[in-house]
Amino acid sequence: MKKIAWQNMKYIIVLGLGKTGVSVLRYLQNKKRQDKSLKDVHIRVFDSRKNPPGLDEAKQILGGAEFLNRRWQLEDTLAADLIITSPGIDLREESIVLARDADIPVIGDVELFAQETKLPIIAVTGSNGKSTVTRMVEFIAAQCGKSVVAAGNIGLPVLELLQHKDEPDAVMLELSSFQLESVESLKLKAAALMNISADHMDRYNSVDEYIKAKQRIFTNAKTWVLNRQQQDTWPHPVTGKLMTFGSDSHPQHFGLLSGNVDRVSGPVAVTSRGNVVLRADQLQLQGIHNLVNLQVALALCEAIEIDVKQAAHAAKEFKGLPHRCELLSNNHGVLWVNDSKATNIGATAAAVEGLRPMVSGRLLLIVGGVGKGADFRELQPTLEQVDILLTIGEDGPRIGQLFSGSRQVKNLQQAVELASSLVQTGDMVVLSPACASFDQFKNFEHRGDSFRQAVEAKNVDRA
Ligand code: UMA
Ligand code: ADP
Repeated sequence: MKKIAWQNMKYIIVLGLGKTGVSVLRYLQNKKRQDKSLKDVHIRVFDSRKNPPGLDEAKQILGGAEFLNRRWQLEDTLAADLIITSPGIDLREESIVLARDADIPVIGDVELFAQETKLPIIAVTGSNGKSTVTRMVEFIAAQCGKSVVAAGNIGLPVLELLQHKDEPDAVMLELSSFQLESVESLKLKAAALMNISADHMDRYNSVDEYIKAKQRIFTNAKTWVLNRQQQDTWPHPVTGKLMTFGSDSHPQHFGLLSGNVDRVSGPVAVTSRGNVVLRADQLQLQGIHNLVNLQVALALCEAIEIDVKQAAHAAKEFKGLPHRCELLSNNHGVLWVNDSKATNIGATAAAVEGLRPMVSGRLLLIVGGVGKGADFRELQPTLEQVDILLTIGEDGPRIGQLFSGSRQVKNLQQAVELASSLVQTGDMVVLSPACASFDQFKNFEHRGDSFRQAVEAKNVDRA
């Protein structure tokens, strides 16, 4: 992406309000204040939603802009000098494709940020584990005396970082494939691609296209942090400094040592260049996937000059995030786990694999919601580790048909009620839906909170 030619700007359109749109307007307002030549630039904001989130705030920030509550048309995009899009907007739309063909710059908030900032940045993308790694890095850095601000898909739009008066030591970005689609200028100290599991297939024409969007993270990255178990996700050729991680051991990179604990074989330690930096039981998070997440966090911390051993030591205190394999209760010997953030097959697979060793009895899994075009047959090996399957939501029956004896229930509350009538001491109930939540909930947090409430209510019933 060429640097934006602000001096020639007369008409900018912003597509999408929401968190990103509001941050874009705040940025444009500041830009107008600083650069008098932008005084007369006309800004028009479109949002196709009935009640666009952030509308009132946006009007306060940039009262002079025009706000249109409708879908933008071709004549709107073709008239603009610059089109700024929110990540939720599909760039395959004809009005956007044709504007790009006409050489009108179409840019997202992350590219806009990249063209402005001089801060040291590290970043992570992938289908699963991004938020955990992002918060882990932020936590480790704070423990080690460095101020690192987390932004991007994690919730704080990147442009808001430009409003901060105190500059942090570094920025940790969580980037989605949507956000990466228009990124070219983002200079990174290190970038990590965690993994790929088919996701957002309603937004991409193929898995390959989805991977290509994610790989854009490496465009200007010094160190490339890549997954040894998924070499098909690596860009070719690898032109940055390579640092890998994985669930196996490695003498020169990050890795996992396995061994026998109580006669069960499993991971015993996280290593860096063959040296143990943390025992597996010293991390408070469950599952092999979290030991892998720690390796990625360590690789990113290293790129901002945090000593690996010190970082690993700091990670011991990290408690994890809600809605990610979160242990809600242990009631009458039954464990209830909220993994509402598992919105694709890969996440649910990792959760079941990671949690299974903790269960002495049966594992009851609750899945379903909006499948986003996923091929659920890929969930089959995971379902083989499950004893009872309850399904909810729009695509619940599509998963249910892969499991003999599965039961579709109306909603999460009914699922909890049915689950509690089926389980006994030693069993575990896991909500790890492999689907998005928006058929029945506002978002995954709402789904997780509803699960928690239903579980708490049931626990009170039994007490
Ligand atoms: N939308 C419309 N019409 C419009 C504009 C948007 O229908 O005119 C819809 C989109 O299709 C989408 C929804 O509105 O379904 C929200 O999209 P948005 O682009 O307005 O979202 P923001 O509020 O700006 O939040 C975005 C990210 N959302 C998406 O990518 C969908 C947030 O990631 C991110 O935290 C925030 O910017 C700050 O950077 C959320 C997310 O769901 C957590 N991300 C996806 C994921 O993790 O799987 C990629
Ligand atoms: P993201 O931000 O990429 O959605 P999160 O850290 O929020 O990732 O975790 C989402 C879900 O993905 C978790 O609930 C867990 O089930 C699963 N998960 C976490 N880390 C990994 C990993 N490294 N590999 C596969 N699945 C993972």
